[in-house]
Amino acid sequence: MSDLPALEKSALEELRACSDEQALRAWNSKYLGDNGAIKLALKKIGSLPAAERPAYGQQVNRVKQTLDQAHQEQEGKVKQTELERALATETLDVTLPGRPVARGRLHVATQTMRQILAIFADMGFQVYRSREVEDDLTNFELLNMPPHHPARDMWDTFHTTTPGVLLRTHTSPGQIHVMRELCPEPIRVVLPGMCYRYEQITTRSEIMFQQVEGLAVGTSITMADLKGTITSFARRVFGAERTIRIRSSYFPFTEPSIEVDVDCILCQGSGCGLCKQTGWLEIMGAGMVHPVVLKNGGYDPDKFSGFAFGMGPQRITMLKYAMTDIRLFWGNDLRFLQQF
Ligand code: FA5
Repeated sequence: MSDLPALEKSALEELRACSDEQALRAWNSKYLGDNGAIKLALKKIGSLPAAERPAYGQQVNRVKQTLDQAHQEQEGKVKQTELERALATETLDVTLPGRPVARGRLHVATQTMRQILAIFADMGFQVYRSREVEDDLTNFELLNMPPHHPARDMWDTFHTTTPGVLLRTHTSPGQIHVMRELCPEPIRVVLPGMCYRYEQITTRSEIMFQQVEGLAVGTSITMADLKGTITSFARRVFGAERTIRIRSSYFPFTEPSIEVDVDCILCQGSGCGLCKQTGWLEIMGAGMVHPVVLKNGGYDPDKFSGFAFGMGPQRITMLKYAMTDIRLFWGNDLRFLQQF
C-alpha cells in the first residue's frame, strides 16, 4: 500500500504542469488509461494476501477518484485559458467590408433582343412564342415550299431521327401558328427565338442563331406600312438620321419580296470597312405575305393582306458595335461578355 501515496503525489504534481490538451491527454493515458498506473494497481490486488486486499482496493479507488476529479478540474482550467488566449489574439473586426458578390449581367444578345421587342411593342406588336422543333409541313410546305422546291436549298436543315421533324431553320413557321390561332382577327406580332441551320460556321454564320420575325395581317395593309414600320425600327436601333434602302429579293412565302439595308452607321453612307465600301448594311428580309401562306393560315387573300419580315438580332448587334466575329456570342468568353 506504500506505493499509492507516492503515485498520487507524483500524478497530481504532473497534472498541475499540464498546460494544454495534448499534455492532458498524455497524462490521462499514463495514469487513468487502459495500461495506466491505476489499472496496474488494480491488477496487483490479486497478488496480495487476502487480508490486505479490501483495504488496498479501497485505497486504489480513492486515489482513482481523486485523480479523475483533479483531471476534470485541470481540463476546465486549460480550456478556459485557451479560450482567453484565443479571444485576446484572434480578434474579429466586424466593421470590415464584406467580400463583394460578383454580379452577373444580361448577355448582349438578350439586351439587343429586349431592345428590339420594346421598339415593336411601342408600335403595337405583341410577342408570340413559337416552337423551335417543327415539322417539315410548317417549316417549309405551308410556307409555299413543297417537297423538292429548290428554295429549300436556302435553308440547310437539321433533321431529327423522327421523319418529318426538324429544328426550325427560321422563325417564319411561327407565322402559320399565329394565323391559325388568331384567324380571322387582325394580327400584329413579333416572333423571337432560336433557329438552327446545318451550315459552315464562319465569322458571320452560326449553326444556332436568333431571329425576330414580324407579321402584320389586316384588311388594308400595304407595302407602305411595311416600309414605315422598318424605317421607324431602323431609326430607333441605329439613330434618328438613318435612311433605308429596299432591294427586290425572293422568298417563297412573300410576294413581292425585299431585302432591307440601312445606310452605314459608321460612315453615314460614304463607304468604309464595316459596309465594305458600299455605304449600306443589310438588316433583314421582308415582303408582303404570299396569298398561299395567308390561305394556309386561314385568311382569305382576297380580303386580307399582310407584311412579314425576318431579321437576325445578332447581326444587328454586330453592326451596332462593329463586331467582327459572330462566334463570340456563344463562346462564353468573359473578356467579351463583360464589355456590355
Ligand atoms: C429568312 O430566314 C426568312 N425567313 C426571313 C423572312 C421572314 C423573309 C419573313 C421574308 C419574310 P434569311 O435566311 O435571309 O431569311 O435569314 C434572315 C436573317 O437571319 C439574316 O438576315 C441574318 O441576319 C440571320 N441569319 C441567317 N442565317 C444566319 C446564320 N447562320 N447565323 C446568324 N444569323 C443568321
